[in-house]
Amino acid sequence: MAKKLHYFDINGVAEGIRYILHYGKEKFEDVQYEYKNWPMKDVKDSLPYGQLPLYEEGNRSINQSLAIARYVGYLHNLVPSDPWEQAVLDAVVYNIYDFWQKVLVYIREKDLSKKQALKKEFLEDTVDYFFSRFEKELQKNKGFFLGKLTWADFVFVGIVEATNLFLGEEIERKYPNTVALLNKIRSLPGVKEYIAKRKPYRI
Ligand SMILES: N[C@@H](CCC(=O)N[C@@H](CS)C(=O)NCC(=O)O)C(=O)O
Repeated sequence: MAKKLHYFDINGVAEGIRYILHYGKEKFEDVQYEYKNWPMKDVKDSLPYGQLPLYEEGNRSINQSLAIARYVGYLHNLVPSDPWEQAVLDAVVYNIYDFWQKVLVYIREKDLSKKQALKKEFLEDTVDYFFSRFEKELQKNKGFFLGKLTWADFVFVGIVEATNLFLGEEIERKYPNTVALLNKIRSLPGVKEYIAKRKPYRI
């Protein structure tokens, strides 16, 4: 059954999914649309909610990056069977996406002076608000969000990298457990080889 992941030619909310697929040694087509040429009307009109990512398997497809990440994570033993643990991880990824919403506010701002002010506030307050909390969770869970490798760890690393791309920063610098998790995911079999071949992302 042909598998395809449609997204832009950047990391964004799809890199965590790409990492899971590569970790799982999945054969899939990584369909990438030029971010700078978006919207491509024919593609946008063909999408169920007009947005990317979209994941296809044969003749069925799903949108929503978290639903896709959770599904492909399930295929590769990255989703726990215990309902409480599943809920804990859902909370983790929603917390990560609450952080990402703040990044989106910065990305969408067109006024340059407002954008600068948003960046300052983001780097001085928002990052620490979220990452001091993420650090605590990683610290008490053996360096992961649930004591072992799960799909949420991949989502987290993808969002940190996407944030860095859009802000031109390395937001993880002051957070040792985050740095360690980034290194762990980037060194996983499958992911490591993918990163070595991947072209650098630019916006
Ligand atoms: N909640 C959705 C959000 C999807 C989304 O915002 N996609 C953006 C890129 S990250 C997009 O397609 N933007 C182009 C557009 O809206 O035309 C998800 O997580 O998949």
